[in-house]
Order: sequence, then structure tokens, then C-alpha cells
Amino acid sequence: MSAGLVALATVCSLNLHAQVVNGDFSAGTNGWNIVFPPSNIYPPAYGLAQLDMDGPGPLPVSQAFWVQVGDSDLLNLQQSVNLTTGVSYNFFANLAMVPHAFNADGGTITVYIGPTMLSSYSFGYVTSLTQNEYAVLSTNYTPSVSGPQTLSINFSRGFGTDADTPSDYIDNISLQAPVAPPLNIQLSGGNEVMLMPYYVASMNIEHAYLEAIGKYEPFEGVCLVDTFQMAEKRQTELSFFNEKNSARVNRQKKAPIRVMRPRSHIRIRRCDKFIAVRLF
Ligand SMILES: [Ca+2]
Repeated sequence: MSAGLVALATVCSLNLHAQVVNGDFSAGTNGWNIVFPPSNIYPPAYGLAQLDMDGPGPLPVSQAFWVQVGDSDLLNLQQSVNLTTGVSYNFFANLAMVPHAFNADGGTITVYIGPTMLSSYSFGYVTSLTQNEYAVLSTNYTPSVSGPQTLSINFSRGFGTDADTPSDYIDNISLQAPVAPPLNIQLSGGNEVMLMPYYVASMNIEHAYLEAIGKYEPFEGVCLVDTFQMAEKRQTELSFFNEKNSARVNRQKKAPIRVMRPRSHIRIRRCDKFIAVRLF
């Protein structure tokens, strides 16, 4: 039995991925369902075209989705997304309106998840024959239930369509939660007096870290030493045999001792892994 392995590793991570597939339309309309409401009388004109979605802004020209809608020819761009309750997601999309004539309505783009409206943008009166208009839809949404839901982007206008109907564009659609850095990583020192438990302890901690963080890092905190003899002079007499281990022991002896206690059960609940390796 060792004199006591003192290692506490708390590794929390929250890895959340982008929910929308092909939000930049680089793969055409793959992943998207184009849905016409039953109230439609005519099919709207729609397609893909190259456009600079922010005019003088930093975005390059890229493929985007466009549609010409009217009050009798609406269109919904839809995709199933898989959401987690309690997580705050940000919806983002670049919008643009390309005029073909003066028009009383440049179109409205409204975003829903299931029956819940997230955000809406109206281009209003089209007052220029030549100037595109640009906008951004960006809003946060926290679902109250987990599971698959329908992201639906509705294009509408208050008038009928004709040759003067402006084209409404959308591109760079995303729905994602920020990838949180590890909430808490605490790796304190650990001691083992036997060689095999020393190696096993090191490998266990390093493997748990690899699984949680996704990359290997050597754990420099485990010492091959008898904890209860650390203060004895004979523990240091042969330190030249393993200088790195001796340096770890000395670092541990100089380190302040702190007792950590979770202040909130929430913090523990959010942890993916909680590894406590034999406290004394
Ligand atoms: Ca694009």
C-alpha cells in the first residue's frame, strides 16, 4: 500500500457543435427542405446565385440562396436541428435584398424553431434601383425541450409577384452554442511509493484528460515518493538518481496546501468527468 496518492483531477468540458448543415450553400441546397405553404397559389421563383452578402464588408462573393416571394407565393427554407434544453444557441444569417425596380415591399425574413418565432427582418420600401441592401439576423434561443426540432426560415412580402419583385438572399446560416472552454481543470500533485501504481495513476489521469480535452498532455504532478516520509532527510539522499522526480517532490513540498470544496451542486452537475483518485 502506498503512503497515499494525492491527486484530484476535475475535468469539465462542454463540447457543442454547430447544428445547421450546409448553412453557406456551398453544397447547393443539400440539407435544406424547400417548403411551399398550402396557401400558395403560385410557385415562387428561387435558386442559388453568387453574391457579396455584405457589400463593402469583409465577406467574399459566394453562393447564396435567393427567392422572389409575394403574398400568394411564399417559401420556407427548413432543416431539422437537434437541440439540448437549457443551452443558449445563437442563430445567425446574412441577408441581402437585390432590387429590380422601385417596390413597396422588399420582403420579410422570419426565423422559427418549431412554433417559436426567433427573429424577423423587413427590408421595407425599395427606394433604389441599383443599390443592394444588406442585413444580419442574429438572435439567441434557449430551447425548453431537448430533441429534434424544425428550423424554418420564412420569406414573405405583402404584394403579388411580377418582374419588379425584389430578390431576397440568405447565406451563412448558423445555429450554434458557443464551444465553452473546459469549465474547470484542477490537477494537483499525487504521490505513489510503488512503481506500478505510480505508472497506473499517471496513465489514468493522462487518459482522462485526453478523453475530456481531446489532446494528450503529460501530467507532471505525480511523484514517486512516500508521502509520510517526505520530510525525512533520507528521502532526498538519493535524489540524484531521478532529478525530475526530485524536482517534482520539491515543488510539491513548497506548494501551498488548499482544501477545495464545490460551492454549488450545479458545478458538479455540469461536469462530464469527476475523477478523485484516493485522497490520502
Ligand atoms: Ca455562401
